[in-house]
Amino acid sequence: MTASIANRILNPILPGCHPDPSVCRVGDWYYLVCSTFEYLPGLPVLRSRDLVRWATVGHVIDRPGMLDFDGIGSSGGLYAPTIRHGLGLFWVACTLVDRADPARGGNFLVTASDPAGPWSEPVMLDAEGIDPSIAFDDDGRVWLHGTRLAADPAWHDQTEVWLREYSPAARALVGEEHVIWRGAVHGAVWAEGPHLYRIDGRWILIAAEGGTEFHHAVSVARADQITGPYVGSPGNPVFTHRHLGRTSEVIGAGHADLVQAPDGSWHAVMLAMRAADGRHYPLGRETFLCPVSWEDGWPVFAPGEGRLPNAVHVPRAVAAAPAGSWQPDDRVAGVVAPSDPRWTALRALPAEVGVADGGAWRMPVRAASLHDASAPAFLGVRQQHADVDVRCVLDVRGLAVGESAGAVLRQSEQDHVALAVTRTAGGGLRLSSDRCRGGELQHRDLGPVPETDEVEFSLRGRGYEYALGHAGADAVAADGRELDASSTGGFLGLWIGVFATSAGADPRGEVRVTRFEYAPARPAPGGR
Ligand code: 6LW
Repeated sequence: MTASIANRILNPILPGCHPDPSVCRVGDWYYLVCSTFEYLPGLPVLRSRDLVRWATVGHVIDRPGMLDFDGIGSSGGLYAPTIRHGLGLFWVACTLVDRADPARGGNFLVTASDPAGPWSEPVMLDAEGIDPSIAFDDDGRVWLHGTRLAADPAWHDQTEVWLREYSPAARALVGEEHVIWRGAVHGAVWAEGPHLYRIDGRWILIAAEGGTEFHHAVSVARADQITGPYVGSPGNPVFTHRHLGRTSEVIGAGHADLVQAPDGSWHAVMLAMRAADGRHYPLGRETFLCPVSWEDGWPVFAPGEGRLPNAVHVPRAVAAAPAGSWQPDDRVAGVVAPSDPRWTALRALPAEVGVADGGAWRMPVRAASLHDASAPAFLGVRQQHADVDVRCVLDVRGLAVGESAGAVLRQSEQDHVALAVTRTAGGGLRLSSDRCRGGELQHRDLGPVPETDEVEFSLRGRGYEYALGHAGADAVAADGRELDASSTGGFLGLWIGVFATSAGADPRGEVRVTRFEYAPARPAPGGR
């Protein structure tokens, strides 16, 4: 730790796919949640005392059966949660989305007395749309609000922000509904991610608009009554990176949530993407911190600067980021043990897909493949660094004939690149690659590999260039520009994982993931 960085936090504060961040403070602690889509456990709860060092203390959706994810395609699932504290409880509101079936899922609310959990069973809300948020009035009333497509839109993809009281006793929305906001800028799509705050006797509404991509922006409005009328800031949109053009390496800034530090200073978390070419962002939408001040009753984001700073000074930081990393979290380099909270599985919990066995995962083969919107035998972690080396060792002795196991760089069912070994009828192993782009699968047999108990796979990422390898040699290349959300139409960053499949046949075998190492390749200049 050096004195010069002791009270500064480097952006992004949560690198890799951590979109739609929401934050609240209770006493000396900040709590943050973000979207996790089809990955489980869902909605990590991170805790910090100083906004600098964050630790995952739990997940909101962490028990089997809390929600039904089966068949929900990639970039569906858990969208944009909000975390708040009120009436002596922690509250999270969120939406389970099935992009193929709008009748499924919906907005829900959970509560917990300890943010580490357990969280309550979800209370489904009778409200359409996405991005629900929670506000507590001085009189103890609870108000929910969220975004949905406008009933009578003046332009394509115009949305409206609804507001309704929530009765904790009835566990339901009650009373009249109010439509309080329809976007700040004429023609701007998707006014979303609304959050209401009671500040200095007024209600402040923050909402994103312009879509979560390049034209993303933050707008603000205020009212004397929570039900409105809301008057937009004359400065709207009050924050965006879109005017910086494609030469900006950080694009798509928006979806902000405000928090006040104990010393009275204000901060916002929001999502943005690091795109070296101004367009593609394989790491996905990441969480950034932005200083906020107030002028004439309106928030000013990144005052005097107007863009997300590389480093944010925060009050009373207690420790520096680990050397060589801009993630304020020590868990970034080295072996990812089964107990590590970074592990995720698809539409099932890691503990449903694998069994922690000492330092290894024992993972029974499943019939589902990586191309199915179900729960394959897959365990993976977010790619959090543009330059990264991952090494995984699979003990394949338990693999039955016809079954495959390997490593994958994943955006979705439709878009991923995998390298695997398959047990042949003769008992040997053959190496093959699967490239899936837009749902089109290209399978390539790469020939036999020497019979061995343990197979080593590697993944190297250097900016947009990736290589998956076997036994120390590159075997298949991948282009991060083809796999990222801007090319594939998803909402996610890339994941790196291991998998095992019997490709539809009755599964009989298992693999052991004896080692999974994740290492940022090098500290980038300037700490980014
Ligand atoms: C999120 C919404 C959005 O709910 O993307 O485009 C959704 N904007 O705010 C998923 O992150």
